[in-house]
Amino acid sequence: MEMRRSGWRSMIVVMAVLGASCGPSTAGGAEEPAAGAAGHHAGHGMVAPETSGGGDTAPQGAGAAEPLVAAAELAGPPGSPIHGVITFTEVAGAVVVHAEITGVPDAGEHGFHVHDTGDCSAADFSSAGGHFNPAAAPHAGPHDSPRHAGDLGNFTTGADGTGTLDLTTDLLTVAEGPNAVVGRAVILHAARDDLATQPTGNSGARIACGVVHLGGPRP
Ligand SMILES: [Cu+2]
Repeated sequence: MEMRRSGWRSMIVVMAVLGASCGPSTAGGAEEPAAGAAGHHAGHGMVAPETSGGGDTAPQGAGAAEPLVAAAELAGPPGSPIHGVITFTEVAGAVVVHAEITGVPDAGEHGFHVHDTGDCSAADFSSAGGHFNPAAAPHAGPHDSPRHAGDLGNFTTGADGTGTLDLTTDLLTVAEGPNAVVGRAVILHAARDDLATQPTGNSGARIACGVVHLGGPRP
């Protein structure tokens, strides 16, 4: 044991001497971690543009390979059981709308529109303004032309108060532009949209509202 310890001591002394006398060698050793750190920085540099471009709330999928998506979480006034999720997915030249709503108190058709202003703060949701209508078109059905960009027709609920809706519209975009749906509001009405009465379709009170935000539904 004594021999080995003294042997190690000798080696340590020799290494210390070599290290002290061999400046360039130690500098070279120090360069390795520095290069590693530079590599990490390069890696962050590659990732940073994507994350900052997408923003904090945008999904990683906001990158080029994934579709551009916006969503709204629909809710009634305080105490209302109505809850819904509406997604807007941009495809080539159009937006696919998918809506799932639960807790609607009655079965049947309910006017369903994108309204101009993304503000659901008023108790009667009047803060959402009128139908989103950037082209100053007449109110009509979701497959008519001309029509409001926000004319999504009627949302049909069953006896259990739930329903789904799928439609494709070429009058909305998720991307920025005059027809952008982000920052608007989705409104569900108490009554059926007759698809004719100007400018509202005579669909009655607003019973649920949701602001459209960029990115998928929030948990
Ligand atoms: Cu409406």
